[in-house]
Formats: sequence, C-alpha cells, structure tokens
Amino acid sequence: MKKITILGSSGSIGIQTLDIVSKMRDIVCVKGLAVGSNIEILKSQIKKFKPEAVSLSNSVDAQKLKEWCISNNFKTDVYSGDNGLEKLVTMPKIDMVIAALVGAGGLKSTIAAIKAKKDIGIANKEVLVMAGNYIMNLVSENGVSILPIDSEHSAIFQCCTDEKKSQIKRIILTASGGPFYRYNKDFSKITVEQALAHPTWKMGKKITIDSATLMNKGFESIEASILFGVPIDKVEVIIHPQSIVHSMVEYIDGSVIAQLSNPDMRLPIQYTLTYPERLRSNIKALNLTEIGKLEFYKPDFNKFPCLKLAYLAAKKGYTMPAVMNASNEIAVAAFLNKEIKFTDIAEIINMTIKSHRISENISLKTILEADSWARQSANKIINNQYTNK
Ligand code: MN3
Repeated sequence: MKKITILGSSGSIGIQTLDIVSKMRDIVCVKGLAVGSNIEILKSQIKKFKPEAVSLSNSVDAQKLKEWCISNNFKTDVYSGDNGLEKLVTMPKIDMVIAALVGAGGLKSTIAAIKAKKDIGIANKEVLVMAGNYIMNLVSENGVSILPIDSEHSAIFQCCTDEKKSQIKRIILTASGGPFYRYNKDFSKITVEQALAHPTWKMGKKITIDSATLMNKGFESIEASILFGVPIDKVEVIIHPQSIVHSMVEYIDGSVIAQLSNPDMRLPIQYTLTYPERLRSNIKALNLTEIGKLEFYKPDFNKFPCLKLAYLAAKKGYTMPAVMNASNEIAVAAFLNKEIKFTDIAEIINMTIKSHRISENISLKTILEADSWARQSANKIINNQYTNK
C-alpha cells in the first residue's frame, strides 16, 4: 500500500489524482490533502477519502474547517500555512508527496518532503524551473525518487528507462501549441477570455495562460533538462496539435522513441502512482486510424517570445530561471487582472531578467532572494509603465 499526501488537491492535477486513487484503493491511500482556499472541495474530499490531516492557506479557513470536522465526527487534523504544508509532507506514515501546487509557493514544501525522505510526484514545474539543480542534489543526497507527472516528462521518462543518459542525442518535447499557434491577428489584442480557451487541456488559469504564451513549454524544456540531466540545447520543442505523441527521445544511434496515447492526464498520474508497474486504466484506447494524421511544426519564436526567454534564462543559469519564473508569475497575474496586454507578459519578463544581476552562489536563500527581487521589479515595471486600466 502506497500512502500519499497531495499538495494542491483542489486543482486539476489534484482532483484527477484523487479520481485515480478512488479506483485503486487497495494500492494507494491518501493520508494528507492541502488546498489553497477551496474549503468546499476539501470538505467533499475529507468525506470521501478520510485523510488524517489537511491544510489550507489561511488560519481563518482552517478554524472553520476544524469546527466542521468536529461537528461531522471526522478525526482529521487541520493545519494552515507553510507550517501546515510541512506537517503534511513530513508525516511519518507517508511514502510519497504529489507536489501539485502552482508556482513558487510549492518550493518549500517540496524541499521539506525530500528532506523527510519522501518520494516526489512532481507536477509543480515551477519548483524545478526556479531551483532545479538544488532540488536534484537534495534528491540524490536523500536517496528519494522524483517522478514526473507532467505528460511530456512522463513520456520522456517512459522512453528512457534502460538507455544511458549519455546516449541521448536530443529530447523532443511536444506542444499542442495552445490556442494561438495559428493565430495571425494582432497578438497585443488577445483577450483574457481568448487566452483561457485552451483547445486540448482543461487546466488552472495560470498554466492555461502559460500554455497560450508557450512559456509553459519553456518551463517544460527546463524541467526536462533538469530531470533527465541533459543540457538545455538538447531539448527541442515541436508543435503537435493532436497531442497524441507526448514527447520523444532521440538516441545517438538515430533511434527515436516516442510515447503515445489519447491526451488524458490520468495516465501519467496513474503511472507515477504505480511505477514501476502498469495497471489497467479507463483511458480511451488509442485508435490511430481514427485520428488519421499526426502533424508536427516548428514553433515560431518571434510570435512566442516567452519560449525564447525561457531558453535564455536556462542558458544563463544560476538565479536567472528563478527570476524568469517569478516575473512571469507577476506578469500573468497582471494580464489575468486585465492590467496589461498579452504581449506585455514577455516584455515584462525580458525587462526583469535584463536588469538581474546573477548570483552564482546557489542556495535556498539566494534563490528565494532572487525570486522576491524579481517580483518587486516586475511589479515596479507594471506600475510605472503599464497602466492600461
Ligand atoms: Mn505538459
């Protein structure tokens, strides 16, 4: 029996993870659940999964939930804040933490989980973007496994089980392209509503905007480079609108291995939970003759400057990816708030990373300093130069 804690259980990955768990309760059991503020979803999850402990962002919500648990006879411990997350990931009983928070907010709890020697199912890609090498060092020091939940990285993981990493020539990361890869109108006029309408995947708002700008693919390139130990130059993004080939690995002998399935996040989530075993699933069987054709295109780096910026930040390394990630979070929030234009997102990131002085001394402290410096700078840029309100 694998015992898990899910951080971000009210989000898209969290909900789908629980859906998988409910179908294999003899294999996986949920001990801890953490959400931001979605108390109603958490209540229904407590009823169904009876976790030993849960956590919410703020203490007022936690207090309300505590009273609800008592009056409904649930013996669930209720925590809040960073402390609560730490409690959930360090519970002695659990084996694995599903890190499915969004953004930099998941960094500390992921680190705490690794230090408590828990295996990690990683969906919170920003953690690897901002502190990739630091995290991978901790992973090896503590002898834990970090398994990718993201569909592309799960694909790559499945394509390179036996071969040596030194024999990888190239990782080919596929991208659906988001809603705008064929869009020929003025990108600066793209509205929040248009950007939130993703053609293939239904996800949270932040990642949906990242998918529309292709920043998500930039993050995933960095994530692939970190997880599989290959330089960023060896990770190539290609647009594949059907989202059937989830990614590929090319070896030095010219062989290319791909993983295919209908697009359904429950497959990589299930594999993370059952690895190294494979179990039956309810996922719609792949029918290639029905699909007919699979297309592949080069991404347009001029239309999608965020992708270029992510590669640039990865090449600079050290604190630069953390700065790129933080300025992206600020810019995306401002776009969702209708304070800036779609095209301003890349400009704000560009201005922030250009004015950053890299620290080559990497520690959790310098990473967090770079992160908060970037948030302040990006906010300053928005307040001074972008007031379209
Ligand atoms: Mn993905």
